[in-house]
Amino acid sequence: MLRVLDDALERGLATLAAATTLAGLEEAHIQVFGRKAPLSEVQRGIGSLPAEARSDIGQRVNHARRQLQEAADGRRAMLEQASEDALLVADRVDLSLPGRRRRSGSLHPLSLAEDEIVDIFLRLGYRVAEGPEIEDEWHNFEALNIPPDHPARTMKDSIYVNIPGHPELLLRTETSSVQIRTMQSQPPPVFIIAPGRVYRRETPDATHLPVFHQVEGLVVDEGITFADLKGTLDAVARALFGQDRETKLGPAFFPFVEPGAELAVTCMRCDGAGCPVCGNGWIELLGCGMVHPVVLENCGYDPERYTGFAFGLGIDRVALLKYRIPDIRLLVDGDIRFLAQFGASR
Ligand code: 2NL
Repeated sequence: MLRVLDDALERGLATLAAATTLAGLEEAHIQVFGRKAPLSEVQRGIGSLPAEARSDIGQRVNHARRQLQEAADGRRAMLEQASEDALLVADRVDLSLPGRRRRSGSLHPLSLAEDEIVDIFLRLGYRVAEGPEIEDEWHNFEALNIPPDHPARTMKDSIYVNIPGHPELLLRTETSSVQIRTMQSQPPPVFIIAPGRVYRRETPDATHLPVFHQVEGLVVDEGITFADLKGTLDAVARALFGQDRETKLGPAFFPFVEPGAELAVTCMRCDGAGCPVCGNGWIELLGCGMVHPVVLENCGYDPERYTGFAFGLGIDRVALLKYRIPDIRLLVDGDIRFLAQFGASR
């Protein structure tokens, strides 16, 4: 029996020492301390020994069990430490490495063009006005002296919204309505621009979209003349396309101005010589005119005391010209290869 016990101790220590993982140690523990382990069998045999031998064998079994328990505990501590060390090595971070650079986005060409136009007017002392994109016919048409039978007011040219009980609501066709609302809410002097999205019933092609962007401008004060219009818009065109550009005004008709005009600027590609971009050297840039007295009156201004000028400029068109974009649809395609070309920094 003593030999069996010595053998159980020796093998048990070897079994525990051979465990190389915590799971392996669990197995070894069962082999050494389980019901079928040699140690347990010796213990069970004690009962059948003569009484005088029991105490001695009992003490030896307990001693062997303690030794094995200590060996198991030591082995467990060692394996736990090893697994902890392995984890730390696996999770090690090299703090001397450079950080991961996050690729920065870039402003949309429309935002770039709008910001540039707005900045020019802010430098001239104008303020930015805003208003709703869903408008009523009075602010979008009536106040602007556009009569009820005007073709622009039909479903063919405008996008009416289908809200039950509100047949007069449509998506604004120009941002003039913002300027009408501004005049209604404050007395002159008015020096504002109204940038924003406008909507028309158009079939998309290289130069048209049903949603596009406009900056309208409005000046109303005592003594404003056509010379103020001419000087202001010439300065704006040069700030936008280069100080060596020239501008010219030609006649045009809009119901909300009298007289109305169109401003053309010498082509930035051929400097006015004539090329495929411009044809005859001139590029039509914007429509403008002296605010019609009826429009002033509609907004509660006295047309005998106040005069003003107004203009409308397409932001999309400015973006196409400035950045040499060949097709307006590129502005809404969302193609990252196109958009990434406008990154200020990469
Ligand atoms: C264009 C050019 C234009 C205006 C817009 C305007 C606004 C008010 C009063 C008078 Cl509140 N006029 N805006 C004036 C002239 C031209 O737009 O090409 N439109 C289709």
